[in-house]
Amino acid sequence: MRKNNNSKKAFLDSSKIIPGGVNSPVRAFKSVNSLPVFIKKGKGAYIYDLDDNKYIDYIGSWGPMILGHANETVIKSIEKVIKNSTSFGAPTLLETKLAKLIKKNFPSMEKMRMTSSGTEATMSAIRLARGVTNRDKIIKFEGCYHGHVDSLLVKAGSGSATFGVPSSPGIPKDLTKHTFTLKYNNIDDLEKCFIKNANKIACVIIEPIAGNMNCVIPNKKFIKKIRTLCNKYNSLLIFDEVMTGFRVAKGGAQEIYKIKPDITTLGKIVGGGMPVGVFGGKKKYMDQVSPVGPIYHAGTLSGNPAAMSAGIKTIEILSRKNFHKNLEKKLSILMLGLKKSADKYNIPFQINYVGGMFGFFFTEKNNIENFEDVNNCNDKIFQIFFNLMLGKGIYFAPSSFEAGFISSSHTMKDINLTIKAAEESFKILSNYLNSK
Ligand code: KE4
Repeated sequence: MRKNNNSKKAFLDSSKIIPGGVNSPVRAFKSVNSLPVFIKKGKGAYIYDLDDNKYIDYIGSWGPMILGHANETVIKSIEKVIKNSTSFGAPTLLETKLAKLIKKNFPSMEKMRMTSSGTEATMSAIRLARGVTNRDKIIKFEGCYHGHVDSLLVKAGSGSATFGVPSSPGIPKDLTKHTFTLKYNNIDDLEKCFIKNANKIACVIIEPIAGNMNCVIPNKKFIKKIRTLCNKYNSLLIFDEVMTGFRVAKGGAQEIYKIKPDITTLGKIVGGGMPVGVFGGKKKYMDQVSPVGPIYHAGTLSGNPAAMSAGIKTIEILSRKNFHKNLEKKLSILMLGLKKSADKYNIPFQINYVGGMFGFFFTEKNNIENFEDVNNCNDKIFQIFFNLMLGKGIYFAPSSFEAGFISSSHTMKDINLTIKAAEESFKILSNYLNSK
C-alpha cells in the first residue's frame, strides 16, 4: 500500500466545500472504489501526489498532456505571454496564429471560433447546425460524451429510434425529445432514424473514435455511411474531435478515415493543458456566427492569450516528423505487452489503440463495438487491476469507461515498468479468480 494520509486529509477537506471533493466527477475515483490522489506536481510522464508517491501517468489530464507534463517550451511560452497581462477581452495575434495552425491540420475547418472548453465547443456546434438548417432534431450515439450540454446529456429512449430521455435531472424533457441516441456502429438504426425523420435532422454528432465508453473504434462502413446519409438528407455532420484531435493523428480521426465533416469540435491538446475549445467548419456555416451572422456565440476568455500560446507551442512540437508514428509505436509495445501478460495468466483481456490513445477491456469478446459491449465487461476485475496498478505507481484512468493516453515523454523504461507491474497484477488477479 502507498502512503496516502495527505491525499486523504485533502479529500476530506475539499469534500466540505466542493461536491464530491472534486471539480469533475471522474476524478473522485468512485468507479474504482478508492480515494482520489491529490496531485502536487508533474514532470514529463510522471505525476507526484501530496504523499510524494510517483506515478507513471496514463491519463495526461484526460488527453491534453501529449508532450508530458511541464514541457519547457510550453511553460516558457505561457510565462512570456502572461507577463503582458493574462487577458484583454480584445483580439490578439495569437488567436489568428492558432487558428491558422489548426486549419493547416484540419482543412475542413475553413473558419473557426475559440471557446474555453470542449463543452462550449459542442454546445455552439449544435446551435450552429440547428441555426443553419432551421431544424431541431439531432442524432448522437450511446456511449459518446460531448460535454455536459443539456441537449447531449441524453440516453436512448425505449426504442433506439424513439426520442431520448435526459441522463441527468434538471434537463427539460421538451429539450431532449429532439435528441435521438442510437447505437454506435449500427448502420440499420441510423438509416431507420433518417428515413423516419427525413429532413428534420439538423445534425449527427459523433466521436469519430470513441473515448468516453473506453476506446471504441468505429467500423469503417458505419462512419462513412454517416457522411453519405447526412449528404442525402442535408443534415450536418459534426465530428467531435475534442479527444481525438491531434491525438490519434495530427489531423485527428478525419485524417485517418478521410472523411470531411461539416463542423469539427476540438479541445484538450489544442490548448496544451490550458482551457481551450474550438468549433469550426465550412465558411458558409461559420459566417452565420455572430456578429457576421445571427447565430450567437460569445465568451469572456475565448482566445485567451496564455491558452493560445500553450496550444501553439504544443501543436508546433507534435507537428515534428514522425511524432505520431513514434507515439503509436511506443503505445503498441505497451498494449501488446499488457495483452501478452494477461494471456500468460489466462485473464480475459482485450486491447484497442490508435495513435496515442488506448483502451483495455476485461472480457472474452475480442471485438468491442458499442456501449453494450463495454457494459458487459468485468468491472470488478477492472477495479482490482486498477488499484493493484495504482499501488505499483501506474496511474490508469479510474473508470472502465475511459480511454488512456500516452505522451512523447514516456520512455521505454516506463513502458517496461508498466508491463512488469501488469504481469505482477495479473498473477495476483489469476490467484484471486482461481480461489473463488
Ligand atoms: P470539456 O468540457 O471537459 O473540456 O470537454 C467535453 C468533451 C467533449 N467531447 C469529448 C469527446 C470529450 O471527451 C470531452 C471531455 N472528456 C472527458 C473525458 N472523458 C473529460 C474529463 C472530465 O470530464 O473530467
